[in-house]
Amino acid sequence: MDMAVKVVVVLAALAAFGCAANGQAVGKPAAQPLKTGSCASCDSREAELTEAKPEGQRFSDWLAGFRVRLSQSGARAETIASMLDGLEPDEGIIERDQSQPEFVRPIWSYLDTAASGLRISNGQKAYASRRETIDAIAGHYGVRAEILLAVWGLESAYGRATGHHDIVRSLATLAWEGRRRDWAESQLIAAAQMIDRGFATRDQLTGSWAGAMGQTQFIPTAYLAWSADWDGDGRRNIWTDEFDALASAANLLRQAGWQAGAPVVVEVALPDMFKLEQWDPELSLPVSEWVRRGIRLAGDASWAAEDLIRPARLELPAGRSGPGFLIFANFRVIKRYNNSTAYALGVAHLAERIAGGAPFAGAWPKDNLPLTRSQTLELQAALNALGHDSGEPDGLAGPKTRRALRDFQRANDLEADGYVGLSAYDAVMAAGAHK
Ligand SMILES: [Ca+2]
Repeated sequence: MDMAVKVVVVLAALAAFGCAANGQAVGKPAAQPLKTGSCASCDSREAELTEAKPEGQRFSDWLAGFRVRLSQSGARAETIASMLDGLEPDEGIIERDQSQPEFVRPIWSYLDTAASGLRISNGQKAYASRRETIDAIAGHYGVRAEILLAVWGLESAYGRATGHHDIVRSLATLAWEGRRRDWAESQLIAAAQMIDRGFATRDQLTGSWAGAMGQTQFIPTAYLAWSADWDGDGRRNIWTDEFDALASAANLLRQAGWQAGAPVVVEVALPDMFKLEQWDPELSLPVSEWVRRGIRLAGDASWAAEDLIRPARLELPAGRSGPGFLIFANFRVIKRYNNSTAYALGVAHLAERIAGGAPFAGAWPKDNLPLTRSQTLELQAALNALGHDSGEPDGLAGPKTRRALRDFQRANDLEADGYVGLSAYDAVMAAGAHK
């Protein structure tokens, strides 16, 4: 198979799990300082936190209720005590969970970091020094070795950054906060099972502020479902045994429907005559049909025959003037765990670069920045006023906003790429002003 065709892809799952809580794809957030200055006493601190919680429940009240629920789940008394006795919330986690950054990071900036020169070379070195075992894991699970390396590299910088938060405290704080209570409580119940079943001690339950653990950043339910014991020592040690961690990642991907040998994503070039009027990000066509419509592989590669019959969707993450990608079923496997196009592209691209592949062929439109949150709010209001329903304005450029923007673009003879960037903002604002 042609190298470009196999472009890699990805993986991810792990991360997916690890990142499901915060919607961010990669990396462990650095510790964030607690809010200071406004807290002169414990009482005022509690008042602040209570204000932030719609239901106003005190942590101790949540804890008492959850203690009962954890017991009802079958957790052993000493495990419950080890997890919940003396537990206090972590204010820094609430602050981080509720932060809504004004600026949206451009995907090209994200991808530059995901596949930085250092991360590529560290991945190649990691592979070179462990090739036999990594190839054995990849072969056993049917997942390409470079994909496993890329997940490992993005999740924990190849095991260097696994996070030092007590995940019981993190998850308890998120459960108390309430926005994802069911999710966080289910993770705590799974964490208790990890202890009761002998997989981990209480002290080992460390990881990211959002509850993801170890070198491939598994949340507790993912750990119970997919962790693997590669070396056969009876422990699924995703914290300090890199091969257990890589096998766990591979197992998760395989169980999620990974198609061995199939591409994840390939970069393509759109001819000038290619029109977006009939395009939709959900439109799935065989590669041969995309080819018939004029799409070709970026660079000078050619399609492998077995890939021409595969269904694929056309993704334009930075609009018509940026690189285009055909994405395959494996891309969706990744996004099922972490619904982020940037993350899935990051894993795929890092894997390709570790394997010696080339940088992106297309240029990113670096002057057409994604809109800030407040600009997106304005855009959404203007689209709604123009009769293109973007839903209740929330400052987030989600699928409904992009669809409304495409409607606007079609109605105004513009390239209907739905990219929520500065040029689209200018066009919509100008149309609103003339209305
Ligand atoms: Ca083991």
